Amino acid sequence: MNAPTKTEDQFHQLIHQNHMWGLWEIASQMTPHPRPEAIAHQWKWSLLREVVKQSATAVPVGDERRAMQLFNPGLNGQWATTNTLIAAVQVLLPGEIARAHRHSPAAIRFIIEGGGAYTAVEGEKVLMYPGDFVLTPSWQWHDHGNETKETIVWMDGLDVPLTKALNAIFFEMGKEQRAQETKPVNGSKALYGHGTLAPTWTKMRESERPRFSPLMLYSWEQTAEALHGLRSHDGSPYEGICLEYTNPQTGGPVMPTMSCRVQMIRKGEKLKPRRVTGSSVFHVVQGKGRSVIEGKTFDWEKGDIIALPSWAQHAHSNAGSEDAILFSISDRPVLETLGFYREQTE
Ligand code: GTQ
Ligand code: FE2
Repeated sequence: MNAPTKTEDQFHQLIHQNHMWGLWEIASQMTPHPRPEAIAHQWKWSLLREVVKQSATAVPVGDERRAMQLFNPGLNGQWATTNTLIAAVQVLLPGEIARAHRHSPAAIRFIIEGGGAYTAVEGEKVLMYPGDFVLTPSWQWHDHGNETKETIVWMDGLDVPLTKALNAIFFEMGKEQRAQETKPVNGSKALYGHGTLAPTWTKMRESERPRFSPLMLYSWEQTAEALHGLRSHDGSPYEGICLEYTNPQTGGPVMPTMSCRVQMIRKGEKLKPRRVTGSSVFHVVQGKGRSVIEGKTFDWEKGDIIALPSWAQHAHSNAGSEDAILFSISDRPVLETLGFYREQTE
């Protein structure tokens, strides 16, 4: 290009000073494909375990939870594990209570270790054991309590960065430490946890139904049985035996902003590479394996947490002698709803 003329320079000054930019100056932001600032990153359990251990004495559960938020190294200190999702590791010691509150971001829990503590969701105590998957949908009151003798550790997943980007964060602290118990313990599982058998007397018109699953607890027992029952199937060449946790009333994702999945990558299985729009966070439930993400190798084992940005090419494999199981959350329902979902294979 020729050197800018004086009038051209003056023109740029004029528009910049008045909060305008020429499209010709910023057009490189219209990239041929997504170029996330978030990077693929792994938090190893060997590290998380040490952090969990030290957190018990280093910090109390005050008005805020003892939850270590996993910040993506590419996102400059933002409260975000990917552009849309935050993952955290939360620790609750025997006798502790994490005060009731509610917020517009939706949350999920996946229990890592310790059992019998509860999350009370909108008046229903949900008992948590390893491998259980628990919902705290948008704007539902929730407190956590540990009346057992063992420490409980779980992974949190929330759509906080997405909610922030939409300027839709609301938060309210409970007046009481614990919300009123108004429903039977594990009541949503009794009502909605039987797959194809649904109660007729609680059935709502579609227009009155909440946007989230009525089932708050997806037990590990059922998850493991489903995975193992399908072990001899071909499964997906990209995901192996991969199951989505669904809303029993719709068959859709558990919440409008997050899809949650569990997948078995069988011993000796080598899955094919793929990219998809939307970001995810993976947690290793069982076994060992390897993910190659944009050419970088991540060897993982039980307890690890891995951030996968949008459009990053990824391939999972398991060269070990034990089946591996991954739990994951993603923002896929948002991309699908808005018409932005795409995938690309070799
Ligand atoms: O347990 O309610 O990791 O509100 C972040 C925000 C956990 C929770 C987090 C939360 C919670
Ligand atoms: Fe919360």
